[in-house]
Amino acid sequence: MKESLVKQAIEVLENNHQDGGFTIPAQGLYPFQWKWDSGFIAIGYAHYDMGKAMQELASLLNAQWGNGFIPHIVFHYDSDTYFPGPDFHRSQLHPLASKKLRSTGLVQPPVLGFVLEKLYEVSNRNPTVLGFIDDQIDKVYENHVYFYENRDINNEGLVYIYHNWESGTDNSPMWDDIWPTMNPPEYEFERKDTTHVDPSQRPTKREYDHYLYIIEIAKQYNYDDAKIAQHSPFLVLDPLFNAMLLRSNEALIKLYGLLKRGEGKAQYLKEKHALGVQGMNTKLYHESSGAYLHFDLRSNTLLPYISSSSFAPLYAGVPSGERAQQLIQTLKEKFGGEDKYLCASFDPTHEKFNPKKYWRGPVWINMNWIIYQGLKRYGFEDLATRVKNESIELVAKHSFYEYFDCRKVNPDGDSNAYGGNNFSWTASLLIDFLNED
Ligand code: 2M8
Repeated sequence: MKESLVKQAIEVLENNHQDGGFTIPAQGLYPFQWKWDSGFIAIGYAHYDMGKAMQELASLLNAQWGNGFIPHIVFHYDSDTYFPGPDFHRSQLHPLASKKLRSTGLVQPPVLGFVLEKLYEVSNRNPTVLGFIDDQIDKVYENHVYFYENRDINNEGLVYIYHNWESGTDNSPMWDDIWPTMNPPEYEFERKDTTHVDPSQRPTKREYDHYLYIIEIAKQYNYDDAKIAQHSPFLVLDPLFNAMLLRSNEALIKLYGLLKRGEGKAQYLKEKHALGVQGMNTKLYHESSGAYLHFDLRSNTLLPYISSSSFAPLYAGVPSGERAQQLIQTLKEKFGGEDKYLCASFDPTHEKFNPKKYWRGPVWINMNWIIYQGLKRYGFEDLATRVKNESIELVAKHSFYEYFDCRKVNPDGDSNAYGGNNFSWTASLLIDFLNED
């Protein structure tokens, strides 16, 4: 089974690979290069074609702005199968936006630091890969500096996101509390996603109005970070986003050590890192939920929802051993019943849980990969193995879908796999999981 799954996964990646040296997440549905997708995709390539892995990252980093910003989507070319495209986002409004490549003015979780480290590990410490890291690492460092200098408004080592699309967990129920604080117009636009995927598995038209509205505000201020921090109705400290930044800090510090250079840079990251770990443990941890939660900087409160993002800090080594035990309790009690695959993207015991809809409940393979790494880091071997095996089982049973139903028995008796098929990070991370076997 393993060999045939790897073969199929490689086929998915190869079919989604583009001549420009980057890989789209899924044909039709997502026809451009996405930031965190590219990071996860490079991990899959690393196992069988290191050249492609390096090219994937280089093509993304080639779109970096003059201020260190790395965009969430790079529009290498035009496509009429996706909305909103480059003409809506208009990244060129920012004076330091890339002059070579059009993009969005949004970011996505900062995975690149630990992806570089992973490439080196998979290559068995190959000097060519270290040379590639040497060429690219300062760009990733500059990206972290961008975050700390522009998005850490309280100087607490925690950086904000100003849009749900920056979180990667786009229509998670936790944003539902934020939408009523704005009243966007009823925009007229043509959705493309709902022509590729059953609309009931995607966000609603009214949700999209909110998504577009926040970007209209950012554009009004030419994507100026300080103005966005002042005026965006959406401003959140996300535990997943910040955990990825912290884990990537660790990786960059280690890689600068291996390269025997960049002491000043490593020192800067170490200081920010210590602040961030502390900030995460004081501001984002909610004792009675036994989980890390999202902090809404507009209402100055924690959003009271547990999601798969709540467990990402394990991967960055954020919780103490005792707190990690509490997290595991929450994971087991709420997400880990015998009747469920790990790990639902939203608390299955909550009334807002929806097992079929995008980020409102289904299992995502990239989140499982992050949680798996975290469980291993803390020595929860059995649970880690369960996450890995169930990820493999879901893909083996249902193919390389974007998201999966966490219910082992689906009472509706319909498909258990949703969103786009032949989805790149499902394929690439499956290759990585299978290599652990
Ligand atoms: C989804 O997001 C895009 C917008 O960025 C969309 O729905 O159009 C999310 O799942 C996001 O996390 C992911 O990176 C992207 C591409 O796979 O799709």
